[in-house]
Formats: sequence, C-alpha cells, structure tokens
Amino acid sequence: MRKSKIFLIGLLCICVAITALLFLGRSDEEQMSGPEVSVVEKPAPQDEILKIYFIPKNLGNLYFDALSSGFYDAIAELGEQNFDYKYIGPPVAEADNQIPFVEEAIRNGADAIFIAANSNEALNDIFDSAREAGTRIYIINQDIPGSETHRDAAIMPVNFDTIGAAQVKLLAEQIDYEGRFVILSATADAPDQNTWVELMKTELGNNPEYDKMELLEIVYGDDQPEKSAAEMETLLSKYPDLKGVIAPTTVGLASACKVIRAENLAGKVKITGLGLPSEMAEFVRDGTCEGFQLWNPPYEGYLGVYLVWEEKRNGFSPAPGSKFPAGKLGEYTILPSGQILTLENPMDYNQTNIEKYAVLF
Ligand code: RAM
Repeated sequence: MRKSKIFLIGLLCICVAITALLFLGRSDEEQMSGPEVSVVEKPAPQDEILKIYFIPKNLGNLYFDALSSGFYDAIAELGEQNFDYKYIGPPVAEADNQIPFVEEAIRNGADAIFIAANSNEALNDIFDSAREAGTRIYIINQDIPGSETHRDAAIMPVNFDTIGAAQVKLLAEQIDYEGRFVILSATADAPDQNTWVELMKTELGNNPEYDKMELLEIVYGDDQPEKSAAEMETLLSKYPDLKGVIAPTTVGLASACKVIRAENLAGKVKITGLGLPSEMAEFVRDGTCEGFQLWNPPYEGYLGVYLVWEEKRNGFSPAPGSKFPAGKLGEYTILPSGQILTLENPMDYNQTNIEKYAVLF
C-alpha cells in the first residue's frame, strides 16, 4: 500500500516535470520565431551612433512638436539603434537663450545641430565653436540672412520669396482688396517672420492691386499665446474699423482667432496667416478664419535626418549643386545659397481640406 503510494507520487512528479519541460520548450520556440516578440537589434557601436539635436525657437509650441515628429519618422525608417536624437530648447523665444543648448550639444559630441535660430546673428560665435568641434550646423525652418557663413546649410520649409505675395493676396481676397489691416508677428528678432514681413511690405508697395489696402501697424506676440492675445485685443480697441489681420505665426494666428471669436467679430475682421491645421481646424469650422497657409513641418525634420545620414554614412558633401536622397520625399538639391527647399510653395488650408491635415499636424 505504502509502496504503491510512493510509486504514484513519483509518477505524478515525472508527469509534472515533463509537462513543464514541454511548456518551456514551446515558449523558447515562440520567442525565437513568434510574431509578437520583436527581435532585439544589435546596437550600433557607440562611435557610429549619430547624435542629432533639434533646438526649436521655444518649447511648448505645437508647431515645433510637429516638426520634431518628422525626425522620428526618418529615424524609425533608418533604424533607431543608429541614432541618439534630442529635442531641447528654451521656454521662450529670445535672441540669445538658445546658446546654452548649443553648448550642451557640443559638450555631448553632437554630429549635427538643427536649430530654428531666434536671431540672425546672436548665435554666430557659438555656431563657429560648434563647427570647429566637428558639429554640423543646420538652420532649420528658416535661414539666418547675413550670417550664412556661420552655418553649413539651411533647410527651408518653402521658398521664402513666395510667402510675402501669397499672404497679402490671401488677405486681399478676403477683404475685397480694400481696408485697413495689421500684422501680428512673432518676436521682433525672428529671422523668418522678419523676412516675410519685409516681403509683404514690398508686395504692398509694388503691386497696384493693393492700393486700397493700408498696413496700419506690426505688433509682436513673441510666439506666446497670452501676449499674442493681449496684442490682438489692444489692436481691436485701437482700430474699430479694422478690416483684417495677417498673423504669419502659428501661435499668433490661433491666439488672435480666439480673441476675434470671443469678441463676436468673426466675418467683420478677417484673419489669415500661417497656421497649424490641428490648431486652426476649430476656427475654420466655425468661420472665424476662411483660410490660411502653411507647408508640411514634419517633412523638414525627416529631410534633415536623411541629410546627416548621407553625410556621415555615405560620404555626401553638401556643396551647392549636389543632390542627396531623402527617403519617401525623393531627391533634394543643395541650392547655390546653401539652402534646401522642402517644398517650393506654401499650401492653402480651408474648409475643403482642413480635416484631412488637422489629423496630421
Ligand atoms: C511659429 C514659429 C515658426 C514659424 C511658424 C509659421 O510656430 O514662429 O518659426 O515657422 O509659426
């Protein structure tokens, strides 16, 4: 009786052991070939990892988050193990407060810094130091007019020469080519907005179509929502006959739309500019804004990663006239100016296409 009990217990133990072994065996097999478990890729040797920094004008601006998403898209395509990507920057856009972030990137041995500079010249010295240390300086989303010798290349969202005329025409169509209007810009030093505003002024001065339109004032909301809204409120009380606003900044445009809607002035004061579809969708839907323009911010980051990849991995040299492949965007050429145009012209966003783009950026 005792013996058979011991025998039965022994048998049970062997069965449990065999079942456990079978299970273990199967799970090992699944780990090797199962579809749910990703294969851990061998990391690239430390010295082959490309260190890329993106320094926006300021953090907390959804526009630059959209641009940053393009860096991630290209990095995912080329293999995350090959990159060390950092998106760092100051809380507010000021001429020289990006300097500590450039310094940090240099200290960490960055291969490339992409920067939407807050000034045309305040960063020249630190750019020189970075380049001496072997870090490529790419201006992104704009250029630094007058300081081009301090950077390696500039990734432009579009050809800036098209923006002044395009923005003025957009407002003119909305106010029937007649009336007083204002420009709500970003910071007074902003290289991109200042270039566009100058081009707008030239277009207004040179094109007789706009003879009945009068630019009253240019104000600066510093790409801060509260300051932009406060500037818009002041303009509305200062100019009761105001017909229109051009805000060539995503932060300024969305903030000004909020004020115009809150003051029940939609339709009376027409507003347009450069906006982010995801932020502008509500104002297009309710008629506060008939239409605005922009380009494709994620494409810029995407293109930037391919540029560094081609340089560091395939020996590409970004001399004027040379071409490089940028994944799904195709081939790009370095222009004589050292610029690369992501797209040629800005795109129009309005009721016909806003929903399509609002989910993208
Ligand atoms: C803001 C920034 C940026 C500009 C866009 C249109 O987000 O000022 O530099 O390109 O607007």
